Formats: sequence, structure tokens, C-alpha cells
Amino acid sequence: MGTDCLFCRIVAGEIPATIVRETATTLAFRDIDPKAPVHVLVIPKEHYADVATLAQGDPGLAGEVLATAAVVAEEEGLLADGFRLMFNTGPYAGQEVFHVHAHLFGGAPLGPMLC
Ligand code: IU
Repeated sequence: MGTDCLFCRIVAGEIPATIVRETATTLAFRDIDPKAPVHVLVIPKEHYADVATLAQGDPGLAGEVLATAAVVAEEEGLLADGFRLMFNTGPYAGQEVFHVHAHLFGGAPLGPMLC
């Protein structure tokens, strides 16, 4: 995708981000506008627009995104009290960045939904 995609540019190192974990295929970095005490975005390095496209196009890579999210949850100390993993997908969900990203929220009671 390249220069048009903000998160591809973070992967390329062209835009700064606070990276908390990197694997060969995934990247996890802190959300620039956190909605919870812990708010990390987990993405595949390869560009897919949303989770449906990713899961259908490369289910193995989708699993690697989940695995990275689980390791970050553990590293951030979220396993005991719990966390939320959320993929906004499309306009009804308010997706703003069309490079698939899992929102990892935790560090406080999250309530029934985060808006
Ligand atoms: P959404 O699921 O597409 O609505 O979420 C996009 C997220 O990307 C949102 O929480 C932003 O705060 C976040 N973000 C970021 O972390 N760094 C950026 O440079 C930009 C957005 I632009």
C-alpha cells in the first residue's frame, strides 16, 4: 500500500510510534490517543484494509496478530484482570484507519462497551 497508508508508514519507520512489540510479521504500538490506561494497536505489517479481508486472505497472519496481542496483554500485565480486543470494521463501526488493527484495551474496568 505504501505512502497513502498511515500504518504502512509506521511499519516503514517513516512516522514515529511507541512500539511495544515487533515480530517478523506484526507490529504493536501505543495508540496516540489512548482510551484506556493500556491502549495498544496490533497490526500485520502487510497491508490489509480490515479484519474481514485479513482473515479471509491470510488466516495464518490473522492468528499471528492475535498471538502478538496476547503476548502484549501478558507483558502489560493484563491477563489477571482481563482486557478487550476490538477490530473496528467499516463505517458503522467508525473505522478511521484502513489498515487492519486490533485495539487492545486494559488496565481498568472497561464497562460494557468503549465508544
Ligand atoms: P479506528 O479503529 O480506525 O477508529 O482507530 C484508529 C486509531 O488509530 C485511533 O484510536 C487513533 O487514536 C489511532 N491513531 C494512532 O495511534 N496514531 C496515529 O497517527 C493516528 C491514529 I492518525
